[in-house]
Amino acid sequence: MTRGAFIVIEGLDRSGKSTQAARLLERIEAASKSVQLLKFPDRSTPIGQLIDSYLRSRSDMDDHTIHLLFSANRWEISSKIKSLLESGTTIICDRYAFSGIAFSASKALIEESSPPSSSPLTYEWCRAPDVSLPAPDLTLFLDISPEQAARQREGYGEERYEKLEMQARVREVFARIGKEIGAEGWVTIDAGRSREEVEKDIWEKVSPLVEGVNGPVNALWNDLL
Ligand code: Z5A
Ligand code: MG
Repeated sequence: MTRGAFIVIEGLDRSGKSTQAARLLERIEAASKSVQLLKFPDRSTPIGQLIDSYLRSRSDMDDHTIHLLFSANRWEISSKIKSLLESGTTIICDRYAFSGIAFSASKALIEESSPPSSSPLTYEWCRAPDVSLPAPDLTLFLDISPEQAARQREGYGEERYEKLEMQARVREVFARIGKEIGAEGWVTIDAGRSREEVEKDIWEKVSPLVEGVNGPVNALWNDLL
């Protein structure tokens, strides 16, 4: 039995994730396949509204608390993800659990405002709440240097984490995650090129999955349980 493919687009801020997610959606729809675009954080839910207020610096929160809210925001949509995939719908997801780890694990080392904590957000601590979420079949990591993103992309620097030092650290944590996931499930795309060049590379990787995937929806990092 085939099911829909779970495709995640990750990357640094302003690397073009939402642009490419929208183009991919159009392509899959044009092929007359059932497809749905999701985005995390999903700012439309009550949890998402707390996250939105935090990201716009309208409220402050303990680092652990906001990390767990980002994860809860995925869990509240996880059964919908699973049932869509099982019903044969392809899912394109703009950011997922990998952003959760990359941003939280980085900020503990960067934020000057936080006093040294007796319970720092380690990589393992950050990963734990997302263990067992539906696992992507493919993650496309849009890679761009933070300097290029800041120079060339509109809107950079408007939200809390969009600072060069933070973004450089985030990029390192993403590299670690990619290495651990392995080449089969994690593909790095050079996002510093034109929209069309990036789109072409993405389609090359995604098109074989659009016909469907065999086997059950996997659980993320279940080997850690
Ligand atoms: N976060 C977290 O901490 N923990 C979590 O668990 C999750 C997220 C899920 C908000 O995310 C923050 O939440 C984020 C991580 C943290 N950190 N920050 N800040 P968000 O996804 O809501 O952020 P966003 O507002 O959508 O921005 P973005 O995702 O960083 O942007 P993007 O989607 O990668 O880029 P874009 O909107 O497609 O493009 C940006 C601009 O560049 C736009 O003007 C485009 O027209 C232009 N663009 C796009 N592609 C190109 C190319 N190829 N060439 C030239 N110009 C281009
Ligand atoms: Mg975006």
